[in-house]
Amino acid sequence: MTGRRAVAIATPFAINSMKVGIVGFPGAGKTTIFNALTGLRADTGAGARTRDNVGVIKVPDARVERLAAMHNSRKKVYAEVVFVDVAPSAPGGAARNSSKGGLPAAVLQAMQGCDALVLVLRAFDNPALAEPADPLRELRDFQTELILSDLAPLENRRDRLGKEGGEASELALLQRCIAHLEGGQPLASLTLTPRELSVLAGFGALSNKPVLGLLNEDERDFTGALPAKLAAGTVAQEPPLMTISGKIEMEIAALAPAEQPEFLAAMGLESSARERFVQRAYELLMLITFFTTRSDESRAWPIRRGATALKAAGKVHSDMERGFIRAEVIAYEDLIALGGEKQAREVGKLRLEGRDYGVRDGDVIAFRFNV
Ligand SMILES: Nc1nc2c(ncn2[C@@H]2O[C@H](COP(=O)(O)OP(=O)(O)OP(=O)(O)O)[C@@H](O)[C@H]2O)c(=O)[nH]1
Ligand SMILES: [Mg+2]
Repeated sequence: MTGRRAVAIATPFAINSMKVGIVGFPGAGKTTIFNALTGLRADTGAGARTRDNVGVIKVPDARVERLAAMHNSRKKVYAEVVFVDVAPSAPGGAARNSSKGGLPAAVLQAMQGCDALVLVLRAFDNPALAEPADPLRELRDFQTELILSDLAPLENRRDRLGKEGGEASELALLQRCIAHLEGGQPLASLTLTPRELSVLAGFGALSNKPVLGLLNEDERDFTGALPAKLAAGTVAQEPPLMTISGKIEMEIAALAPAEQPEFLAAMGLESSARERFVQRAYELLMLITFFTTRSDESRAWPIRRGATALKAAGKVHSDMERGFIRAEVIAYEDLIALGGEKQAREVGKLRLEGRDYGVRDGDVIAFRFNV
């Protein structure tokens, strides 16, 4: 089981999980947010913590419940998100202000293993810290950190290629990336071909990872609206932003599930941060969900938007990809409205699709294959 998990982490989207790193400057509320999202109770507050916290959540999806009920599935399997609360640093190693010290190597390395990053920005006054909240500065500093950390390996490679000679196309790519980074722009804002992206992946680039900024606000100020200063687009490449009050959300997550709706209502919140967060993370990673459903299990599969039926088959089983014949597809809404596969087939709502069919969110798929 541990082997399987390790593979999932090293290869994004290999199975049902994605790995999201919770990062940010010391005291921003990373561990508080981690607890809010996972329902775990890791220690918060200042301390020389040097180990990462890791937690897994199942992505809530009512469609899995409905499909399982319809087919009397014995098992329900949800998509998963693995959260890593990246430890700030070895004691004394981290500079409070990024631009002076840089992020420690261990933090950079942990981020390289993530499919996406959640950047926690402190928007509350932390009594343990002298500086007042300045989330905009933190956002800028963090972006600078990623840009600087990407520059070094690319420059080294360029210099070596320049001396030893090498492929002209790689040199051109490096020069383009370096110029972009030197202009203060993250690689995420550069248009690259899949081939170029795979070359860059070899350098462990960080500034092209999808980032979701979480503004961690004081519960007394919490409105859910973004501060004008951040909303105005004053940063080179502004990530999508979401506001959260880490402290309240941590309390909600610690409650029994049955008690949560009442607490949410009392706070004037419609849904918990976890639900909103998972939706945003899905959008950010350009993921959609397709389903497989039978009597043994009903299962949600996250897949990149635009993926083909063949690719989807490969997620479920490599044999299905190798011996792919066709996909039998029903839209979830149709299946529920009509009450079953048989009825859907009768009214022509079950479609036979080939390997190049572009999977849509909510597709319920049975793969026909032959090996
Ligand atoms: N008022 C308020 N306090 C918060 C909020 N989020 C976190 N805190 C407090 O801020 C302090 C730091 O929170 P942590 O979650 O430990 O921050 P961290 O980023 O994990 O800190 P390090 O791991 O030390 O870098 C704790 O005392 C939290 O209780 C919030 O939304 N509102
Ligand atoms: Mg912490």
